[in-house]
Amino acid sequence: WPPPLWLMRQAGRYLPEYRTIRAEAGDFIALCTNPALATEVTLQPIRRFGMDAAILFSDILILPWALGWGLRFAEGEGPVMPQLKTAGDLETLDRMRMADKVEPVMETVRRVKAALDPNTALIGFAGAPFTVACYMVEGRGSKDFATARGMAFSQPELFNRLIEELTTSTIAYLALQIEAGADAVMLFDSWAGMLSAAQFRHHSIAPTRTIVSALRARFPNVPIIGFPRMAGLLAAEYAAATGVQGVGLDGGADPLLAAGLIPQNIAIQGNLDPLALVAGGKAMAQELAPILEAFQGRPYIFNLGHGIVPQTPPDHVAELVRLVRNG
Ligand code: 1CP
Repeated sequence: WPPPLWLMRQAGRYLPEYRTIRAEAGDFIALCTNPALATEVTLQPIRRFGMDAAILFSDILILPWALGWGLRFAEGEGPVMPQLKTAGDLETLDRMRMADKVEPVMETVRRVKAALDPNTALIGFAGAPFTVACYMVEGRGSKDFATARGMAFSQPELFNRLIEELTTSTIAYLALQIEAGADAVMLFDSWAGMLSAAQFRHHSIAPTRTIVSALRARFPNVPIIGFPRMAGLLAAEYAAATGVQGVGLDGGADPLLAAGLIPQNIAIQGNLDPLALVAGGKAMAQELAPILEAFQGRPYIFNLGHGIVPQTPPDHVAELVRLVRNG
């Protein structure tokens, strides 16, 4: 104690130095696949705030993009891609070319690793299969991903095959990141919380367990953090059943309850509401105290419950780092 600290989306639009590089790169995918610029934005928050870990600057949708699934980031409306509708669409995914297409991302991993102080960890990541499938079936972001969740019920064979395909590709993609120098990896299952308990076990826990066991066999010392966002009570089952070394909690999880339910040997990561960080001051300090108290005395990594939002004042991030470290 104090716990190690990093923040989801710690690189991003709330930083003026990020906006400068983003404008220089033009397109978001161009930024993710430009090792010099992606290395720079990965390091920006570390220089400014000294977090204990850097997270690779990339996106969960870079994997489907590397599998040949069309993707563009439309100005002001987020990711847009074709909608996966048939078994024929699945057949177009090109696993053989994936490694070549993500080579610039691996070069970023190598450069960041070489630039970081040895005491600062580098976290690689991927989207969990269900969350990536949500975007591929829906074709864009959504409030409820009704098309994707609907397909899981109405065309289970097709949806299962998509999840299997993404599970295999995610293992390969994360293995490349680890070989390039990632010290730990994180699986973002941002939309898993929308699933029923049975579907959550099938589409979130089971593929995550497959990914974790494959990576553990090859890289026994690389910790894996799973983030089943908004999983509620199922976060504890996810933590125990997937084999992850750490579990991320969203802002809605009660710290005390979670500390009681999640096995003591699994690290908890979280879970300050990013809007408390926007507010800063007393509101932030009040929200922070019970989180730190609940997780003291167990493996714990401080983080937010979800990503930093663009309107966050950078001064509040500095204040948060100070509060977590010095009380
Ligand atoms: O114009 C821009 O600057 C693009 C904004 C942006 C950024 C900064 C996007 C588009 N992605 C990212 C980076 C990013 N995405 C990181 C980098 C490392 C860091 O945390 O600092 C990471 C880990 C992600 C992961 C990600 N992308 C998730 C999982 C986490 C979460 O937020 O739940 C998801 C769901 C995405 C999809 C995505 N990419 C970008 C946007 C705007 C979205 C959300 C789309 C939507 O559903 O509306």
